[in-house]
Amino acid sequence: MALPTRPVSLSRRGLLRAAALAGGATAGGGLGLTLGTPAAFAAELGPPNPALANDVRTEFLTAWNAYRRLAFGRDELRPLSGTGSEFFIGGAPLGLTIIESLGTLYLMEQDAELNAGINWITNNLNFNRNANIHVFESIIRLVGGLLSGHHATGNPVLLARARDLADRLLPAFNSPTGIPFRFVNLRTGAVSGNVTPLAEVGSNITEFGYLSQQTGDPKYFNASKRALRAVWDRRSGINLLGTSINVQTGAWSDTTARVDPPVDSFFEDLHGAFAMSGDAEVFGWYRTLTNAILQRLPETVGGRLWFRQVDMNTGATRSRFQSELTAFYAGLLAQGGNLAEGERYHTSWAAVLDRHRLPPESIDYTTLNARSNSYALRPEFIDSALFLWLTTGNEIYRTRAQLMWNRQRTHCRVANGYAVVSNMTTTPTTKGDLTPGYWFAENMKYYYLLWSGARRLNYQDNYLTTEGNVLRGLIRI
Ligand code: DMJ
Repeated sequence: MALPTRPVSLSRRGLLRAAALAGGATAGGGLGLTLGTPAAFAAELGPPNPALANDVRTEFLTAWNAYRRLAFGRDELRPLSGTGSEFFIGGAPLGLTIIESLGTLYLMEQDAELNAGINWITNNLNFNRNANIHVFESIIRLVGGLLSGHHATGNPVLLARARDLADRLLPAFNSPTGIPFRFVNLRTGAVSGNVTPLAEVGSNITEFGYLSQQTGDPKYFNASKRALRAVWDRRSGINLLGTSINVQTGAWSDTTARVDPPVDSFFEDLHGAFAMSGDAEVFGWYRTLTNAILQRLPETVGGRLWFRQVDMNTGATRSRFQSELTAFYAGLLAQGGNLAEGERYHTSWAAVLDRHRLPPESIDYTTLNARSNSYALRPEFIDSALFLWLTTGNEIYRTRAQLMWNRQRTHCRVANGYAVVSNMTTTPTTKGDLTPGYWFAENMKYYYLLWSGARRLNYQDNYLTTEGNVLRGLIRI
């Protein structure tokens, strides 16, 4: 397979070219904004809101300063107990929150804090551990965060650390099928976990593509693409994929087709391979699989669009729920050329906010009732709002984001920043003792980009990974 060359120049995460490849038009929607100069594009997007942007930055810094004071170098902040904890390896901090914050600190122009983070990475980050690590989580969070920091600053240490980790993870891809094992020992390369969900199979090609571009070594991108091809080759007769697959035999172990986790970001990266590296073959796979999803999974309830869980071979319904994480799909549909469906799906999630204080972790979409009353500070509704706004320029998406921002401030704020909510129905909400790393990487970056008009981002041509790490479009000023 070829080494991906310089990323092709794309607008709005590949939307325009994707739509062209899809047949020249979005399904019933048109493309929204026109393609012009960056200034014209910004004007079409509407003016920044400096007061809201300042508010977001202040709140981000409250949490960041708490992390600096109470848990610097630990993976994640525990804001209620005022301590920290590890996400990956017990007893071995990997500075996850530092790494997840690099891109956000850069966009917010917090250069002293950014440098403090890079100094910690330079002096303390050590992946030579005799411990099993989760391959998927370490690629999207650690490799991706380090690469975003490298894209922002050009600091070679960040690229070297990302490469060191990626090299330790690569043995996971040495399975008979090319589909990665779920865990690998960072020191010995021993692998484990031979049934892998699709999100964990595919959510690596954008990070590994960037790594191949920067190092000149195609092995990272090639490993990712081989895994994607292995899954593509095992699609059903109606072009659907299952949920999880045996990496040794290639047999599906769960034949449920879904957009919900643990599949979700598989489709995001399928599109991302094209948006980052211009890989038209992978984009063809994305289109065929997406067309099948849009044919077989949608269900309209009360005028709202949802996505069922179905049998991958027959299309028969298996269940009718939706995870909050699936809200990302509204933005992906828009970027991939299905704007009308993306807009409809986001409106469905807006209705969830009419019913609940916060988006529940899971809902029964036939009633909008919560299946869980928790809210893990998840970013997916805002992620979609950002990319639908970038695609259409429609203010409705900033209005929805502002509603969510107000809810988050009201129901998740604690003295040391923000906390997950274990029960949103009590007054006040019942908090859990965690600020997830992705809150720093995703929520706060998306809010900030919506209102700041950040001068360090090319709003017209950029790429953000599933974890919100920016791998194209940062401007060095
Ligand atoms: C993030 O870690 C990533 O967006 C991942 O793909 C799934 N969602 C979580 C946050 O909810």
